[in-house]
Amino acid sequence: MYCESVKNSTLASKRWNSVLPHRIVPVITPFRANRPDVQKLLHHSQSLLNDGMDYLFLAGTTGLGVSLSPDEKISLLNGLREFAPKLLLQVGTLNLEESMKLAEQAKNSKLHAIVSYPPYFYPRISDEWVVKYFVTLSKIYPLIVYNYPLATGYDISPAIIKKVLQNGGNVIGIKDTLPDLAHMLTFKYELGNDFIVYSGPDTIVTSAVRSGIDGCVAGSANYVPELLVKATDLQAKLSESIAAQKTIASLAMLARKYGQWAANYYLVKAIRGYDVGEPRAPIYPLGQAEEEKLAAEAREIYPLVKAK
Ligand code: FW2
Repeated sequence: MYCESVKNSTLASKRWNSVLPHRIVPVITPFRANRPDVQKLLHHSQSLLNDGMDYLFLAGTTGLGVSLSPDEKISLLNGLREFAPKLLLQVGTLNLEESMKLAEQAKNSKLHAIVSYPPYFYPRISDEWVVKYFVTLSKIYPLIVYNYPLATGYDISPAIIKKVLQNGGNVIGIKDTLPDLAHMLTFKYELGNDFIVYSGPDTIVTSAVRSGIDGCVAGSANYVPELLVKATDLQAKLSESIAAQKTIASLAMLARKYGQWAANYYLVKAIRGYDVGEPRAPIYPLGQAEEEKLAAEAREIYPLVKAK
């Protein structure tokens, strides 16, 4: 099973008609005066595509998507219209009608696919309701389920995905944000090799793709896309991929120390040398002193960091 997965993952994917593994960046949403700055988003997105990213994931966790209004999400889509076939949009909300409208919008804009959290926040909802939710959205447009139990309070299992498929849903894959490779592989084993599985955590991308996982959606791709490419390059020497993975993990841990969702903005500035605005409260911007300390610590870990 292991060898078969590795072999297949080096081939062109039938379903996606592109070479695996996929590197997907959950692109941060730049804010200025508390409003999304679409020009900055466009510049950042183009730069990440130039540096090896295959797809851009909009309004995800790193993009502070849960804090965006439906109109703001649509403004991001419209601003990146030229990249439509490379776009994924997180449509899951606690208002199904709103999510359905976003899915329709994704369909009309001919995006690559939609992505959705399960209905989050409500504890102990029944599997049946989660299944209904995913069936409804995936009947509108092909869906990648976004599993992030720490954030949503709900862990999606292969059994749930099977039920969605049995009920006519069109779930084409899962993005699994659990630091647990065995959990990711279970989806491959139970749903077959054509079911796409992406690794969420930044810290295990090399192990994931070398085990037959189809790619990664990694927040650190916002500031070190070149390392994500190296860490997931199946043709690279394993020692080089492991070295890249180690640097990614160190930077991701550093981000966590400063508050990951805000730190991402400042790491882009420190490492890539351009401004991507600031986060939106309640993800608060860092102060000047903190920003400088973060940049100095990042430089220690990754000496290629451009001096400002
Ligand atoms: C998102 C992601 C990536 C995250 C991971 C967090 O929406 O931000 O799961 O990079 O470290 O999909």
